Amino acid sequence: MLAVALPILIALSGRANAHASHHEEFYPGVQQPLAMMDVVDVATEPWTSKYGLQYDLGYTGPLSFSHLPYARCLEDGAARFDIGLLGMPFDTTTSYRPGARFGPYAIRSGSRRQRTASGTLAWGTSPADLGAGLLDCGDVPVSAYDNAKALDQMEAAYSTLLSRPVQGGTTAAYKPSTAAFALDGIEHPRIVTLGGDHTIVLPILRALNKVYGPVSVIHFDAHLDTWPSPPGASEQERITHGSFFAIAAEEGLLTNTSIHAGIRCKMHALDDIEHDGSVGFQVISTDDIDDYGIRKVIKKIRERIGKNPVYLSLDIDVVDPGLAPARGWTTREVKRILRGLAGLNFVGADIVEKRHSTADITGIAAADLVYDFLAMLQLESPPLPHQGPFSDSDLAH
Ligand SMILES: [Mn+2]
Repeated sequence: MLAVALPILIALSGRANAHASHHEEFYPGVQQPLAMMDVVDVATEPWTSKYGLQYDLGYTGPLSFSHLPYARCLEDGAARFDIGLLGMPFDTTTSYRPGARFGPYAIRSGSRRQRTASGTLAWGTSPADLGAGLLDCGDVPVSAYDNAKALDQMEAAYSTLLSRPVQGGTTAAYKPSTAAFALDGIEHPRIVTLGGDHTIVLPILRALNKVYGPVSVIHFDAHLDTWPSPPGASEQERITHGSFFAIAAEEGLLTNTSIHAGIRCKMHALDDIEHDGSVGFQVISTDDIDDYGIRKVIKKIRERIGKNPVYLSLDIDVVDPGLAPARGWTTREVKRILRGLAGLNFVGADIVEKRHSTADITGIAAADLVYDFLAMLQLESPPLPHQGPFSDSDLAH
């Protein structure tokens, strides 16, 4: 059974060519869709006249993050966005359990039930209401066989999107801030990257460095990821998901004002922390949230970063895997800290190290955190707590 050729309006010749090559690749021998003369007036047809748009339900439609529009931005010069989502399906510098190459797919799948136009009581708004043009830019087709090439591909892709003109919908707070920090003095889009193992941050920091110079990092993770390379490691072996921040510091990509949040790993030796400090990080441990509380955790991160341009990187293992046995932060705690960081001068963000999980729980949690990124990247300051039946005096401890 051959599908009826769909009438598709092809407005730009560049897009038409890209479309033609995809069509030949994926539908060999099937006749191309025809052009304008075949477009019918759907307004009079039974479906549209009665029910309107053919919208996607939570469990239907092609897979993009939260049903956002999807474009292969790397090849589509007409794509416009202020905040683009970009998948980096790379996991070949992983020391233990691989599989994070399926992260972008799993996070998009986990996002189907949520929409960026839907608000929450916690944010008091929705990412779509805040004005930035949001677009799912697809995935970087990363080599799974050559790590040096893969790192270069990720840097080239990130640089490409970072240099695209913005759509122009960002708020007054962010228009001047990303422009003020950019070496060329113009506003650049911000990219939310869906990993991928944590090494993807090295090519991202290399690309950011060309636009902004060195940046601070807020790093949510169970692990330091600043470990020095073992003796005898080859140049390529030195770059892993546990060492990439040390390499980034060697390359001058970091300011000396970064901070970890949620560290709970076992150290090779306790002087790992000294080395970590030399890479430019302070440490907030998992237990600090119990000893000092969420508000102090937020305050310390904000004090450390100040007005620096800052990149946020979140390893999903900062969240307790099912609350046992590893005693990490709950998703709710991470979400509260993210809300408290709104208004910092973010130049980009990622979520990494999402692997296979039972019943998709990690993908759903990661998608929920990405929704928070999209609001956090746009607001000038943290939202006030939901008040409901409570009064200000109820907030005092
Ligand atoms: Mn990590």
